[in-house]
Amino acid sequence: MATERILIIGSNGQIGLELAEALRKNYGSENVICSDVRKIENQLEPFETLDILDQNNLHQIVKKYHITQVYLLAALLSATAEKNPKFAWDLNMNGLFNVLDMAKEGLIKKVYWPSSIAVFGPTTPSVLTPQYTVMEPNTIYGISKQAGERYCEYYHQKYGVDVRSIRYPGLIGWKSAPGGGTTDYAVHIYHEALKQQSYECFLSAKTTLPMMYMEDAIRATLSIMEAPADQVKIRSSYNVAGISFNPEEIADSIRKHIPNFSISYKPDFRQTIADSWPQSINDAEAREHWGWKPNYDLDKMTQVMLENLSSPMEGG
Ligand code: NAD
Ligand code: AKB
Repeated sequence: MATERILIIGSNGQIGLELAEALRKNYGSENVICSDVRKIENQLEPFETLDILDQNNLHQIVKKYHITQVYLLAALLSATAEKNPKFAWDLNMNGLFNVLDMAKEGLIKKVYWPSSIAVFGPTTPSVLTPQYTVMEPNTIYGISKQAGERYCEYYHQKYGVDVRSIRYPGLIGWKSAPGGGTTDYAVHIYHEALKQQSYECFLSAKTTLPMMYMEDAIRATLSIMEAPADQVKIRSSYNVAGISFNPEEIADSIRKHIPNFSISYKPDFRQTIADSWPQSINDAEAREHWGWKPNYDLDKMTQVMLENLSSPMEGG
């Protein structure tokens, strides 16, 4: 089998840090090139500083390392995007075009680009939202993800680009910090529970959203990328489900370990975003086509989050 040479764009974010670790295990550290607009402490190497909007630099890096696969993670997430909608559109769309166009020219063999449950909107059926349904997103983030999905499918059908995608729910992990989304509360709550046994939530008590433990998300990502091409029948993006819960329920789960934990609610602009998204996802197609199945439920995730965040190495 020819060696894969992988470029992660946006490698220093919440997903990138964990994905890089997993890809390095599977493909060898020297074959996984990390890149981001910002360098971090203990930066994984090889690393290249790259602004995804700089097409020339992207070309140079792809050539320099003989890249075969690109994981494009650089984007503005839902909450940050609402504060700067023009830039969010520019980054989320033109970043994707720069990568898809290189694949179209045959310079990259395979592309991974994540979509989100944000592609759904207030008119979408919100319980067990199916793969194919009404999609009228009303956030700039969701609009860019939906347009991105359409472009992925178009590049696949029209130019044969091997692009694969998952509509991630809100992702929760202990190894990295979330980067400006509406679901970020479900990571912050564990940190605050350990630090001060209380948390003020920016969503209301009953706001149920689809979520997923990061280990499941990384496994889903590697599964779809490693699946034979004919099993990846959907080239826009796949629904994948993990866990659905609301702030009250995650607080109850935390109380099984920290009985005096208290939560209060002060909804802000992110409440409107959350209210436009589904409560739960039907992922029948991902299960059938490439064998997707989540491993973590809420209590299992809470246990792992609290154990790891309270270890002296992590420091909560
Ligand atoms: P993040 O914000 O944590 O990380 C994004 C990374 O991209 C950051 O390290 C940032 O420095 C980098 N970046 C920003 N602008 C860049 C540019 N111009 N060029 C290169 N790098 C740049 O985001 P994340 O949570 O890791 O999300 C990654 C992808 O997954 C995004 O497309 C996001 O929409 C999608 N997604 C994430 C979640 C989630 O819950 N984390 C859910 C659904 C979809
Ligand atoms: C966000 O809240 O913006 C992300 C997402 C669900 O896409 N976590």
